Amino acid sequence: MSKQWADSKDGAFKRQVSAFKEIISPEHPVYKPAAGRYWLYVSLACPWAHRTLITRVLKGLTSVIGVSVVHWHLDEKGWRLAPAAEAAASIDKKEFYTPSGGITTSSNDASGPVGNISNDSSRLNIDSTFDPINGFNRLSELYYKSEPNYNARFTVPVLWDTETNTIVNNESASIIRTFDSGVFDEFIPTAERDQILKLVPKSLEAEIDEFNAWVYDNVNNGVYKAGFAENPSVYEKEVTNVFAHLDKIEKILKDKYEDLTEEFSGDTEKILSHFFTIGDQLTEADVRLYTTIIRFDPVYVQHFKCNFTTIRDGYPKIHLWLRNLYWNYPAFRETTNFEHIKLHYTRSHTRINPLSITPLGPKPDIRPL
Ligand SMILES: N[C@@H](CCC(=O)N[C@@H](CS)C(=O)NCC(=O)O)C(=O)O
Repeated sequence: MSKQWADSKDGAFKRQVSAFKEIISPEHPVYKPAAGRYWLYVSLACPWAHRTLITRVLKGLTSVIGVSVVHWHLDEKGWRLAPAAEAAASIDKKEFYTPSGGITTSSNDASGPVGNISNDSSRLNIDSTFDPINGFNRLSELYYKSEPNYNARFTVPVLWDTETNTIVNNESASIIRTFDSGVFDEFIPTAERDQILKLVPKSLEAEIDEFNAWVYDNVNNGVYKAGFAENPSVYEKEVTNVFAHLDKIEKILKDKYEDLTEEFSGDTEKILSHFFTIGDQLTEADVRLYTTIIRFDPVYVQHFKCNFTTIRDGYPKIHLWLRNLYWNYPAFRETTNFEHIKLHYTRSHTRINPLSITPLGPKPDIRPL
């Protein structure tokens, strides 16, 4: 099994390739679109899983696909869920069909004390939810039920088929494309259906793909390559690379902001409603970049040592873009949980943070718009 940490030979971190990659569609022999058939298992801490949660909300699929949220603490056996038998009695099924899968902690600012929250904390609907489909306590059980000889890491997100009891897909990039493909549109009430945005419109697809490719390698995964590096020269190379690419994104957004300012004669509301990375509408590129940038100041600056500067102090246009998404788009805000994010990284990566003390700052986790 590949390690969560860097490969010991060259000290560089290599992310494993996902094993399940089926696409739900009317043409697929097994995985046909249906409401209530598929279930999503996520961590609110994980940036890859977070993409799927945001997209599920943006695409109007909260009532079509239910969600279970794993505990923020990742232990040696992987991700876990609350014991189903005890939890089932006290939970309203509707909670699985909310943006955050029923987790109720307020998430706008978790920069208060968390030292008294133990890794074993088992507050239902705060630390985790449970699995009403299989009654499993471990994410690994999904992998073994689907593939008895599975021998890689048990990662979130997992998109599960309740009919065949198999994993459809465990690759976030592919899951969000399926959500955006329109195969579930028929299950969305007609009035809502007309409002739903195409996150990868044909006219922007090539540009989105090109942007995603370098952002993935240098920013989304770049922070992990810096943080999980096991020798100083690998770390120094990777952290420098992360900031070179944040500079590049800042420049893209700065140019965009100037164009929009001219186009809308400085009308801030109009500018912000077009202020996105690609084109002048919200796209998948924004979703994929957001999940890294929202974690940057609270976690990556200190925990992954990505500390040349912070987003709030060093990148005014990225900071504005981030706060616009967070404060003006409920799909982003309602799926962002700073408590899960901070506790997960600082308590689970004991090789990076052996004493598991969670830094209190930055205060606040995100600034007002
Ligand atoms: N390729 C996957 C990567 C997912 C991934 O790396 N998830 C991490 C959490 S951020 C995980 O579940 N790790 C568990 C482990 O390594 O034990 C995707 O994008 O869906």
